Amino acid sequence: MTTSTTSTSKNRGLLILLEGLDRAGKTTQCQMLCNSLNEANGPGSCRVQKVPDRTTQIGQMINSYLASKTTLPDQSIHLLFSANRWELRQTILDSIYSGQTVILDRYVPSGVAYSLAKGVADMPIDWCIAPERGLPRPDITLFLDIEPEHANIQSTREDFGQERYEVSEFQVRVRACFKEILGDGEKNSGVLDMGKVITIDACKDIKTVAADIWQAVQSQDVESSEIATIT
Ligand code: NYM
Ligand code: MG
Repeated sequence: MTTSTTSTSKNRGLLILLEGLDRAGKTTQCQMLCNSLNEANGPGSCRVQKVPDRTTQIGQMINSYLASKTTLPDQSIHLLFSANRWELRQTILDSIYSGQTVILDRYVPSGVAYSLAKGVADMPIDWCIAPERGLPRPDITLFLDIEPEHANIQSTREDFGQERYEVSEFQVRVRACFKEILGDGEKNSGVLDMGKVITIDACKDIKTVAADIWQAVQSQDVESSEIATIT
């Protein structure tokens, strides 16, 4: 392990994103990566930010919607998810510029993919991306790819299926949308410019996936002292 992964030569932290379907193992892997980085670079040098952040007022509206306690037009919930990211923007930037690495558990690609998968006629991809423009762009995006059927078999989560979107047929469409917007591993090959995107085979066992993620993060070179923005 080297110490090069939590701060650049310009002394800022990294913004690392883990994306994927429900039950791809994102939350576990975010925690494992964070623990490894904190071990390598010192306690507190890294933190995980869950997106959506359900603790804010907007986050609570999102939570009620996901729990089917409220109904909202597809456009409204889409914009609430985006507004929730805008609420987080300043604290993310503050962390990064103070030298702390932030690992995001979901972010803009989830926002676009889940809305796009609904197939709403007046919500084309440009419309879905528009409110995200100007948000900080991760230095590296790791897409934890899993077959939705595999997620069913592997999962030990008994709470799956309780929330909106947690339905296999919908997850199949979300996966196709993720691939359309992120591309298939090549830089900028997707519709959404997320910078460097690496697909990780998340069907492997937890430790192997963690090792693959660690290797991908190690090979990440930050080119700029300024964090990029989503365009
Ligand atoms: N989700 C998540 C969206 O539909 N749009 C978004 O912008 C984000 C960040 O909410 N099924 C969906 C994906 C999940 C759900 O995420 C909540 P999680 O990681 O299960 O708390
Ligand atoms: Mg979920």
